[in-house]
Amino acid sequence: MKTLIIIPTYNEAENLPSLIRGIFAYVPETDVLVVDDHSPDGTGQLVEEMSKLDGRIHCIHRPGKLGLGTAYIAGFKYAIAHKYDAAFEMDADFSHDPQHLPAFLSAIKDADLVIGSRYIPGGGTPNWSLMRRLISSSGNIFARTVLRLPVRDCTGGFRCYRCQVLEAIDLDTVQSRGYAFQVEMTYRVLNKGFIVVETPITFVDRRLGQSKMSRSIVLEAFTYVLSTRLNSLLSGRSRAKISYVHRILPPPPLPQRLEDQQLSPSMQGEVKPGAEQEEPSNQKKATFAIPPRPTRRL
Ligand SMILES: Nc1nc2c(ncn2[C@@H]2O[C@H](COP(=O)(O)OP(=O)(O)OP(=O)(O)O)[C@@H](O)[C@H]2O)c(=O)[nH]1
Ligand SMILES: [Mg+2]
Repeated sequence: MKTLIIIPTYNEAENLPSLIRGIFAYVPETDVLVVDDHSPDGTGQLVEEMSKLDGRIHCIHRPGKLGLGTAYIAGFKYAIAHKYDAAFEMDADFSHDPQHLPAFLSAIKDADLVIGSRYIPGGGTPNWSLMRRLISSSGNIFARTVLRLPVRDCTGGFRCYRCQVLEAIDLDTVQSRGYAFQVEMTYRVLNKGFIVVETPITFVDRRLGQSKMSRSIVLEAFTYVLSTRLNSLLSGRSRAKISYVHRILPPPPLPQRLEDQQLSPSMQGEVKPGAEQEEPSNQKKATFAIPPRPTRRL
């Protein structure tokens, strides 16, 4: 299966090299597409340099911060245009652990969308504060109840879609940008009758860099859920007519955890984020070593 991992980035130069190294250590047969929004910390230039050293790394550069949802839409269109079979959504900040990737690849063989779920047995958010847990889980319960969705984690952004699913959805009409984007995509995929499965993931706080979360993103999700439900009531669409195809997978065996120093340094490079720009004082030199591509794809 030809697979693309889409990573939207805004100021992730500190995280990206080690994340990509981690991805290729666990799933060397995949490609990576970074969708960068002209990050002031030079993430875009960093990816350019990395792509010159490894043909599996690709990049889309956008002129300014245009939001997570549109970054994914751009990535999905790239995946369709380049004839990938499956496309991942993945954050750059290590909240989405590359160790889970093999389980997604195995699950997508019998599914149309695999969602990494924090709210099924084996999943979790171990280092979150009580307050953050409350906000996230109540947001999920709200979306699930109002939209009558079977999915336990409909705001989760660690996912793998079959590209046929993405082709079946009119991507140009997807409106949401933040957490609502994940809810909207889940709703659309289920309503088209595709098979959605959840696999447990452990979601940890970002390692480095700053959050781009804002109050408006939460408000957008709230408004999307209410307006979608209202529209479905007004259009007379009843739950009885919909039979969603959804499964929850048991915790899979995880591959052995590889620490940074265990990743094989078959390919070395040293890149300075934002080399051609005036560098902010907190910029660090990023080094990376990327495991090799296997001789043949899955
Ligand atoms: N291209 C692009 N990427 C973005 C944008 N906003 C956020 N991102 C990226 O989307 C991913 C998720 O953003 P985060 O800031 O981690 O959001 P979050 O996970 O809800 O918040 P934290 O818990 O604080 O990490 C990261 O890889 C960001 O760099 C954007 O406007 N454009
Ligand atoms: Mg994050």
